[in-house]
Amino acid sequence: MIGNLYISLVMPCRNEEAHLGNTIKSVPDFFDEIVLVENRSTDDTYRVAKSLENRMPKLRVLKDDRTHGGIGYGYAHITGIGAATGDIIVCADCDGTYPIEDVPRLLRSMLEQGCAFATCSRYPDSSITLKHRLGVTTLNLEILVLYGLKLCDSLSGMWIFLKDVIPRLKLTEGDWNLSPQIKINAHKHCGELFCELPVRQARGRLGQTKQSYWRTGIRHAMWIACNRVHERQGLLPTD
Ligand SMILES: Nc1nc2c(ncn2[C@@H]2O[C@H](COP(=O)(O)OP(=O)(O)OP(=O)(O)O)[C@@H](O)[C@H]2O)c(=O)[nH]1
Ligand SMILES: [Mg+2]
Repeated sequence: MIGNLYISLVMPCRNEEAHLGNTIKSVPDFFDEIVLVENRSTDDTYRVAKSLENRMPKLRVLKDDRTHGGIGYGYAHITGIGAATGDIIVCADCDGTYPIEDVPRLLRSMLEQGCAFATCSRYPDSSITLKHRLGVTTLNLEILVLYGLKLCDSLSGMWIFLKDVIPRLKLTEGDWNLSPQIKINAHKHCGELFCELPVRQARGRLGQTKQSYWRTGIRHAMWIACNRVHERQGLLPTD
């Protein structure tokens, strides 16, 4: 709990067996619920997660084996967010990179600004590689030009929001494109209730990346443009 608010943590998870136990055990106590959504791991992740679930009442392990182009990151978030029961939902990778221990400060800042959805920006941060910075800056610019939305970190995988906001997010993307979609939709449908908050990248990634940076970057650029065209054509859901 933070104040009188019940806090859920949603984590997508694939092939993270080596560090999953430590990652879950180090989740701060103020999280009342951890919803871990596993998807087609080829290692022992699901078994490790289930055995942790037996010992930790606050952990719920779900399985969602849907993928789009082999990726289930977006489906995992859609399932996890739908299952979460908290007043506040925090989404973050389960690779240790996001500073989930800073949620009380971030939540306070979000609520003081009168916001209901915050995306957490890792930029500027000198520890982030030039390759990542160039990619994110290009996508930030594309989103600014096409949607009028100024972001520092269009690909952040950490968001904090009130449960009431969920119907407005209109999430559909099953792959990595859920990441730009959640920000673009939250901004579009929440307006003034949307904000971006700076965070520091907690630490380097634990375990192996699931990311193919160039492929994903190009797909993001195409999705962001196509989504705007669909919006102009009136093909996207409205409020
Ligand atoms: N459920 C599910 N989770 C996934 C899938 N792919 C990746 N993940 C998880 O989603 C999160 C993000 O994946 P990462 O490999 O960290 O990708 P990234 O954050 O873009 O890149 P790095 O942190 O630099 O490796 C991690 O918690 C992964 O375990 C998937 O297909 N399904
Ligand atoms: Mg990651």
